[in-house]
Amino acid sequence: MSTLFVGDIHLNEQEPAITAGFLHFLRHQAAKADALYILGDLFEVWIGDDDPAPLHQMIAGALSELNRKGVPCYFIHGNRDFLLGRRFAAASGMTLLPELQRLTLEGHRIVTLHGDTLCIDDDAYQRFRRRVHQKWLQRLFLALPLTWRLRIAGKLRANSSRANSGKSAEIMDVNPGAVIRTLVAMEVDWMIHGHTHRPAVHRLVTPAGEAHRAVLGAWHHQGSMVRVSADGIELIEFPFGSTD
Ligand code: LP5
Repeated sequence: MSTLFVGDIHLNEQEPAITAGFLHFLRHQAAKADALYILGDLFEVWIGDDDPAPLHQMIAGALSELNRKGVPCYFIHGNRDFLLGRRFAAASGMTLLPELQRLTLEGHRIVTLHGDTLCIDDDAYQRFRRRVHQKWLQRLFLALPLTWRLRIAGKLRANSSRANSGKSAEIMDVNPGAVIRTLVAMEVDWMIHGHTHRPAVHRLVTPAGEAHRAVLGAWHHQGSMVRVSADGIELIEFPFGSTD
């Protein structure tokens, strides 16, 4: 038996192959697991639980089917879907978790997070994040008509793509000091996160000893997951439609 971690799936209406790949993953690989953790950016963009997009209903249905099969699903918000709320979580049977979640699985002490909070060298992003995480601003945004929210989200996405093209790869990666501080503060020896789209398993040395950081890949053309089982902790990339 195993626990699976995925993130950065970026589901959207324009890329049906990703949706089909994710639905297949839920019905086959995830259905055989003990639990599924989604570490943010399940959706390309989320502008409120009242968005009637058929894609959202389809995904809520598939996640609640997984739940009915006895596989609990947990969700940590990403930088694209931080507005995903209790209504969608209830419709899909997911449990919303805080930004940092500590777990013990198969004897490993693990911290899971989306990963954007580790990118502290990206000042512009961290300032943006602080702004859009203000509850009053979120309430104001969510009270706007859907068409306005869609337009604002489109502008924010375009702004982000423009800003990213002028940033160095180092700035957009995690800060090594922030990684070590988080591992030590959470008293764990493994970290699993996404966000940077740089799938790898890194070995680290912290003041408390050896540790590892597993980074999930984005679901552009294939799936990516971390599997924790009696065999250990593995980062696995797989073609859409795989059953293993
Ligand atoms: O997402 P990605 O991978 O392209 O880049 C991220 C960072 N960008 C973002 C922005 C998101 O893509 C946009 C999400 C829209 C969500 C839905 C709307 C919700 C609105 C809620 C209002 C309360 O996360 C990018 C990082 C990169 O990861 C790597 O870590 O660099 O950061 C940026 O691009 C931020 C820019 O550098 C700064 C933008 C300043 C914009 C100022 C406008 C603020 C006004 C907000 C009020 C609505």
